[in-house]
Amino acid sequence: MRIAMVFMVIFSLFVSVGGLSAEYLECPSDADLVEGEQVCGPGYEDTFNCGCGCTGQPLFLNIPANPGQITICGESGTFIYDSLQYRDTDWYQLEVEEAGEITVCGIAEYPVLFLILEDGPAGDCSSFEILQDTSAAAFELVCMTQAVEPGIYWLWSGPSVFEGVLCGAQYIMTIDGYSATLVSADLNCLPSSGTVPFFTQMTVTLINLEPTRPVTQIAASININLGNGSYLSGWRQGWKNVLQGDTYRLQWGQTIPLSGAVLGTNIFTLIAEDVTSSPYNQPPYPPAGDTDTATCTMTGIAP
Ligand SMILES: [Ca+2]
Ligand SMILES: [Ca+2]
Repeated sequence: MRIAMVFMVIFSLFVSVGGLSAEYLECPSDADLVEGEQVCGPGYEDTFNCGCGCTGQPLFLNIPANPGQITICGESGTFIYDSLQYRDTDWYQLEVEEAGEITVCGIAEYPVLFLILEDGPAGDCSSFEILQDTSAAAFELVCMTQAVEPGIYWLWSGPSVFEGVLCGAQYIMTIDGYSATLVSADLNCLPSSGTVPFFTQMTVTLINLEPTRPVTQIAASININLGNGSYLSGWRQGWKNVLQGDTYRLQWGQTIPLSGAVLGTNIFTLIAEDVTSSPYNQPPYPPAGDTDTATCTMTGIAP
């Protein structure tokens, strides 16, 4: 989070024109998402990311999960509609797959309000809950950390005031902790017990769940906690390029030897790690580093 704050400070720049100074925000060139809503103005009707404030069907901008930090740049402002003062509100949707903590930081060129909302059981705008809200003065960085469970969450961004914010004013948000399952691992041993020596079939399964990369490189290694209490690290190791949405399966026959070391409970632990290299670990793709583990337990019985 400290890194996010340092970057935020850099985004805020001063410009001096004709002796007058003004501070403004600059969207970082490697931002993950640039909002893309049209600049508001008199009579503006938001049919872009008005969320639960839409007059018709709710509209959200979906944020793809990412194990690293996600940076979003957007614009807002206040305007007159039907002789009343309105503000441009922006709603983003997060589809959380893993329980954890999400940290949202934000800064704007105007007095701003950020909300974290949770979708209700109805799955629409009829039952959402505001989990956190924080407002800030112009150019003040604020952060919120929220525990999340798998489900739908919304981030809301807009001016905290209804007038005086020039349309096209910038804000920047970062999200940390919104990670997705990119690789999935499974390990099977059949049969899972026998009188030594015996023969078992082991199956390693690696699945590439990352939805945008053409290929994900997955490294796998198996460690063993042997029945006699000793530990064997990196018993088997390797890596594989797995295409988008594909499953890689490796199966082999394994002899469990006539040895005192394997009597009792042996636990085989498979560790799979996304080790995808450039360019598929660079934006717009997520960084590498996601891991998954799986175990199989095998019991050796003395003859
Ligand atoms: Ca907007
Ligand atoms: Ca909007």
